[in-house]
Amino acid sequence: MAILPIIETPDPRLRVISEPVTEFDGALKQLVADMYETMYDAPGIGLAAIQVGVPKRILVIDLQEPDPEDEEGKRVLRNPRTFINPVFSDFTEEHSVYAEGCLSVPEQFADVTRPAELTVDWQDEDGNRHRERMTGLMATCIQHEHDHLEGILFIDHLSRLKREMLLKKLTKIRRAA
Ligand code: GNR
Ligand code: NI
Repeated sequence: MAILPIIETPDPRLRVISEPVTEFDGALKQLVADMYETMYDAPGIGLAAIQVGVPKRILVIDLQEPDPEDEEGKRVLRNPRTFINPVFSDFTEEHSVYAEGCLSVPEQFADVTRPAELTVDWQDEDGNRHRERMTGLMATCIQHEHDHLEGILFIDHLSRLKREMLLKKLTKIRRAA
């Protein structure tokens, strides 16, 4: 297991379109395990492989809030969900708005509008196929993660003015650090 470095904007690797996974082998399981370790350490509720520099269609998500009982703020209750080669369909007309953040755009948040519900087909790390209707925060998060597979960041969904303000703030906090 290893915590991997997370790539941040404007690294051009975040703009690469990720390739489908074809080999469901030990190396894939190792990468998925490292992605969870990296996501929990950050901490974040989702991570796409490209955020650790691997252009493959792999997402990990855990919407569980950190347990306040745990002094270190690490999650005790965990609900890890792995999505390989995810495909979306049957989006609702209804949209929802959520203040999104991204580990690749550190400490910046902005409202993003996305379809409220969708159906997701995916494979697990053994290559078995699954289908599920996603709603609520899971619907929002999996769409954010899937965008990473297409080289898209949440800031791309904002107006140019909002995006430029947010990137200016990011430059400022980086200069201060
Ligand atoms: O940790 C994360 N929080 C989050 C909040 C709202 C919508 C999406 C997310 S995903 C983000 C982690 C991340 O950057 N995943 O790609
Ligand atoms: Ni992200």
